Amino acid sequence: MKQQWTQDNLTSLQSSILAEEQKHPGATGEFTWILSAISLATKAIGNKVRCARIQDVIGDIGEQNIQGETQQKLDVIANEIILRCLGDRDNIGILASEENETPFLLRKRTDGGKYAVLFDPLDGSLNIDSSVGVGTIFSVLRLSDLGSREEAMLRPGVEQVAAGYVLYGSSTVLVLTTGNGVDMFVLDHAIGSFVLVSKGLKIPSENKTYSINEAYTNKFSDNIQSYLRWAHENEYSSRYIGSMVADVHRILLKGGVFLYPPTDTKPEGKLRLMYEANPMAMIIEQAGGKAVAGGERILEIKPDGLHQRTGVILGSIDQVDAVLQH
Ligand code: AHM
Ligand code: MG
Repeated sequence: MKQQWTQDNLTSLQSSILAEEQKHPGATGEFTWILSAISLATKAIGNKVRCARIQDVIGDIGEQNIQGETQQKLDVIANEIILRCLGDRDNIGILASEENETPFLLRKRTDGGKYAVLFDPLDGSLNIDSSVGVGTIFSVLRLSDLGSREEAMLRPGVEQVAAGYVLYGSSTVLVLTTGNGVDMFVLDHAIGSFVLVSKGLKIPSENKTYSINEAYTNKFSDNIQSYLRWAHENEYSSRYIGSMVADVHRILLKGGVFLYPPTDTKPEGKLRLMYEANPMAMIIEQAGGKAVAGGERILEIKPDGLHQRTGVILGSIDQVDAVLQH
C-alpha cells in the first residue's frame, strides 16, 4: 500500500522538494539546488539573529541602503550570508537584494544561469533590538530568453516559480510555495533540518482582525479611513508587529487582513513589489487568499524597476473584500 504523508512522517525540506520535482517529467533537480542554498543561508542568518546581542551586532551601521533606509548591522550580515550561499549555485543567473542598488549578474542564460533569486535578507530588522520576530523573504523567477540583464527580471509576480519566507521567531519557520499550494517547515535544531509540519495550508476566513500601522490613519486615503471606522464599529481586533513576515505569517495561519497602503508622505507605498509584495502575494493566493494594490491584483503589476514600491492589502478573501467595499 502506498504510504501517504501524515503529521507523523518525518519529512525534510530537501526530500519534500525532491518529491515535488519528481511529479514533473523532465525535472532536473535544479530547484532543489537553489532551495538547499536558501535553507543553508537562512539557518546561518537565524543563528546570527539569536546571538545578535551576545555578538554585539545590534544597531545600525550609520549608512543608508538604496531605499534611503538606515542599514542595521544584521541587514548587512544577512545580505552577505545569502550572497555567499547562493552565489556559487551554477543555475542562478542573477541575485538581487533589497539592500543592493544593482543586482549581481552572475552568469548568462547561455552559461546555465536559468533563474533569478530576489530577496529581502532581513525584513523588519528595526525589530531586532527588541528581540521581536524578523524574517527573510525570497522570490525565484525563471530568466526569460531576454538574457541575463536586469531588465530580464522585471516580470510580473505571476511568473514567479517559487516564493517563500523564513520567520526567525519563537521557532524558525520556513513557508514555501512552488505554485502547488503552501507548505510549512519548522527548523529542528537538534537535527539541523527544516521538517515539514503542514502541507497545503489554507488561510481561514471570518477572522475579524486587521493588521495596519494605525498611527498613519490621517495620512491614508478616505477609503482606508472609512474601512477603519467601519471595523471599529464592527468588533474588529487589531494586531500589528511591524515585521511583515511575522504579520503575514499570523494571517496565513489565523486569517484576517494585512494592510500597508500608500500614505500622503509615501504615495507609492512603503513595501517593495519585487522583494516583499510579490512573494507574499504568491503565498497568500496559493493558500486561497487574495492580494491587491490600488484595485489591481499584486501579481499582475508589471514592474518598472527592481526597487519599485507598492501599496499592499492581503489576507483572507472575505477580509480583503471587506476593505475593498469602502
Ligand atoms: P524593512 O524591509 O526595511 O525591514 O521594512 C519593511 C518593514 C515591514 O516588515 C513592515 O511591515 C513595515 O516595514 C513596517 O513599517 P512601519 O514601521 O512604517 O509600520
Ligand atoms: Mg522588508
